[in-house]
Amino acid sequence: MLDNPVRVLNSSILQLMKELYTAVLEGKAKEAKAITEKALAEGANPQKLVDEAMIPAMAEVGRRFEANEYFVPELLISARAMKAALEPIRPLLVKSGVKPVGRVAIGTVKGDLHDIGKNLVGAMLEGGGFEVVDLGVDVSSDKFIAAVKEKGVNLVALSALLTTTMPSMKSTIEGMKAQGVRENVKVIIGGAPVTQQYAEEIGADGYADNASSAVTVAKKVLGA
Ligand code: B1M
Repeated sequence: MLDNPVRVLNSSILQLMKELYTAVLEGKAKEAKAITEKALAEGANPQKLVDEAMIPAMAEVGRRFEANEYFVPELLISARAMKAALEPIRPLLVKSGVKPVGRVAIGTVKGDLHDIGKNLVGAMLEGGGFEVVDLGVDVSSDKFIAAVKEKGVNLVALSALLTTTMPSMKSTIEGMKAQGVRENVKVIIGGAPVTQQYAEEIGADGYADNASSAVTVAKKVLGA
């Protein structure tokens, strides 16, 4: 008897997800991208590829780094592999042609160079109907403030991956108050070391622990 085609499809996608996990973990960029394209062509859910293969691979990279099994070069090549794998996924997360829900300036805060999570949040916000102004990494509070003054954004999204750069979130919000623009915008924050408690402490309007919930929180704080 022939195998159930649905089960065959699922097991093939499952196998590709395992291969994608390994390719990101081992920093094989070309392979990671090719596997992602193949999985998508076979009907894999793009969000599942991110949440259940790529992010766990990066978490394992972080664990190995902490255990002194991986060093900065390995972090870099895994990050490059994840970025390559995200290339075919990004357009699928981003909707076009809809009236923007809001205009958001997103960036990784001063002193911090991690951008994979920030890019995912940006893509999900775009997918959620926001117009996104990406300020990049190592963004000073002055640059965020300039975006509020000059680019007409009504939401600022701050990302930090290092405990040492979290205080840049606080100084950005304080800078906004000092320059009289805090009332013009809502501020949401996130990133691995950031918590709801920290968001309350520094007077942010919202906190999200992942890219999907960032969209929900962004809409909530804007009352959209
Ligand atoms: Co770095 N690094 N790193 N690193 N790095 C971490 C963050 C670390 C946890 C590794 C570890 O020790 N286990 C550790 C931080 C410890 C701490 O402070 N708590 C660390 C360190 C120490 C460092 C250096 C200091 C290492 C060194 O040089 N000795 C150095 C600092 C450089 C700097 O920024 N100034 C450094 C450098 C790097 C690389 C440049 C080599 C590379 C980044 C490349 C790049 O981004 N282009 C890198 C990487 C890859 C990592 C790990 C392994 C992976 C990060 C990642 O991309 N994760 C990371 C370990 C880990 O996270 N387990 C680590 C995948 C990504 C999808 O998740 O970014 O968490 P994440 O984003 C999530 C959520 O956090 C959330 O949504 C995203 C999707 O769900 N989110 C938001 C993020 N931003 C949000 C904003 C929101 C809402 C949600 O609203 C606005």
